[in-house]
Amino acid sequence: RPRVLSGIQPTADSFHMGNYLGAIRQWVALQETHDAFYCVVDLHAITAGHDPAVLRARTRASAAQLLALGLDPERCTLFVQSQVPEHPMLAWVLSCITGFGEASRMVQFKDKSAKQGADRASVGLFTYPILQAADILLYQADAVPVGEDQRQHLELTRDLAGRFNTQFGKTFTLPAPFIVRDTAKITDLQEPTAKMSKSSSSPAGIIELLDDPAKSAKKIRSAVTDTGREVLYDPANKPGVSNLLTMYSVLAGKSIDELVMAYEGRGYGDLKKELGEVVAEFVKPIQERTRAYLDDPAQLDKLLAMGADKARTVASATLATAYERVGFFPSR
Ligand code: AQP
Repeated sequence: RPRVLSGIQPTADSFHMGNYLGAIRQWVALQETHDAFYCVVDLHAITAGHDPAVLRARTRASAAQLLALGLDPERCTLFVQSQVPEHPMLAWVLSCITGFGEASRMVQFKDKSAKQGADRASVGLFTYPILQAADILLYQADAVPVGEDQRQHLELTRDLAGRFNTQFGKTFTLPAPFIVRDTAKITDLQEPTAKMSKSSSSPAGIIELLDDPAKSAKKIRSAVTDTGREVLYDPANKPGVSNLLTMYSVLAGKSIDELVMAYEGRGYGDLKKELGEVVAEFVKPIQERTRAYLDDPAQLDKLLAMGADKARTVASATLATAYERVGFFPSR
């Protein structure tokens, strides 16, 4: 079976629709066809400042949501990144074959550091894509299911893998991005050309999976659309309406054409109201299952510890090979 790996940051109390449609939905499907590794990347989550108790709670809440959304520990390996110390151990080596200029070209770092200010942005935020490369390469992943925003980081991962292989001998598999075009960029409800994001969207711009469905319905009703009336899928000219149609289509299992026909002669109001209902139907059982996992944290931690043990078996073998190739002494 081909291997996949992906991760998600525990940087908010709830995942949002972009995370689900752009990434997690694919994670669930790929369990059936791939040897799948998924992690809650808590090491990445401290790159922009954090509170320890909040981080621990969000790490559990993230794992609970992933399970509630359909990840099955019998069919995939689900773990918390900090429980597998090989990740930062490989990242160090990779950081030594990454050019400073090369890392400086990462758009996500440029955006985030510009917002935070050069003196406040951490070195961890700068080296974040290198740790991400280590996450992927340790598992010899063939593919990485992510949203469009991660494409550049994936390119860097491939470059680093190729460079290491050339310099020290073939060690790493070059991973391919697995990006589902239609849902690769779910946009902000208030700013329909920007991505829906935990860190940069305003609360009104994002649909949170754990939010009260009535509140999400209200946000959808207030979503920014153009001044026309016709419900059409046209991302260039009608980005807001097209974003609503994309979400509706996937959540309700209907094609965009089917929806466009169903809303012919009706306005945006109906579309928004009914999408609110579709979202409510989708999130209600997920919220219940998430609560059930969080009600038994000991059991949840046990599941994650088992996942970390499985992950370490693979990660430690890759790390040992890489360290040996680099010329380090055998580990004791
Ligand atoms: N809007 C989106 N559309 C499609 N996919 C998306 N992803 C994130 N937003 C969208 C994908 O979700 C996965 C987890 O990404 P993350 O943990 O980096 O979460 P985030 O929402 O991107 O949170 P941030 O880091 O708080 O937001 P930014 O980066 O904007 O500052 C990834 O596969 C991602 O592609």
